[in-house]
Amino acid sequence: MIDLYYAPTPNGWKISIMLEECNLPYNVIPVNLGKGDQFKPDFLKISPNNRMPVIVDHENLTDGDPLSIFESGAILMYLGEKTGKFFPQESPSKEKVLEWLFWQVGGLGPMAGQVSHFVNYAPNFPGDHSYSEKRYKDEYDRLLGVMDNVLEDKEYLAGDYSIADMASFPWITAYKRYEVDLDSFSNVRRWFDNIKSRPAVRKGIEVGKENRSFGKGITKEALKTMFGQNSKNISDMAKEKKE
Ligand SMILES: N[C@@H](CCC(=O)N[C@@H](CS)C(=O)NCC(=O)O)C(=O)O
Repeated sequence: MIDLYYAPTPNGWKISIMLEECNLPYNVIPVNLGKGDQFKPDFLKISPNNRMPVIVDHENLTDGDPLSIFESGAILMYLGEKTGKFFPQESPSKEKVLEWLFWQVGGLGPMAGQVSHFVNYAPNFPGDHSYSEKRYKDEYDRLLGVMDNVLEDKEYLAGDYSIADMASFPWITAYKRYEVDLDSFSNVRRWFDNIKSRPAVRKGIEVGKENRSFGKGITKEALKTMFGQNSKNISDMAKEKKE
């Protein structure tokens, strides 16, 4: 059985979608990010970056210890290799999937995350954030344009439906909140609607829905826990969780 340490956010959905697509049994362990579960000592042992998602595969033991993996891209690759699904292993199909997987984890995800930050959360903090907001919105818009060009004559990002599509899809779902007109990227819109219609994807994004608590309604406690993290205060939060 696989344990999935999870919160219902785009990075979490990548993994719940893949587990559903592969029909793998899994056990969800909620990580309440607003309350600081990501700083608990047991969680930091498997996720030193204090971020979810993380999986623990109890079927893959080394000296009796199950394998744990943090970073959504690494988890998707592992699950693809474990099941032989959605991640071709032969060249050049494998490298084509990896191009788009890394494009997502290094580009689309972080940029969309910053757009979300400046649209949803920055207004809670003093200062003029207009330059930063525009910078990330422009970059997200550029990335959507790149995707739109590539999808002009393709159904999926890299050959067949793959972990690259599963990684990218969740970062488009919030397009309305990011104030993006998806219809102006007609190929992305077609790709998005197609993926959204998959039963496993619908199931994956429903996981833990009752625990969704972010966006504009975020609590003061969650704002304090999630934002303004630096090397000093994350070690204070980890100490607090130890006590
Ligand atoms: N590069 C990481 C990013 C994961 C990430 O940013 N997760 C966020 C939620 S979407 C998180 O755990 N945040 C906790 C925090 O900010 O303290 C991945 O792809 O897994």
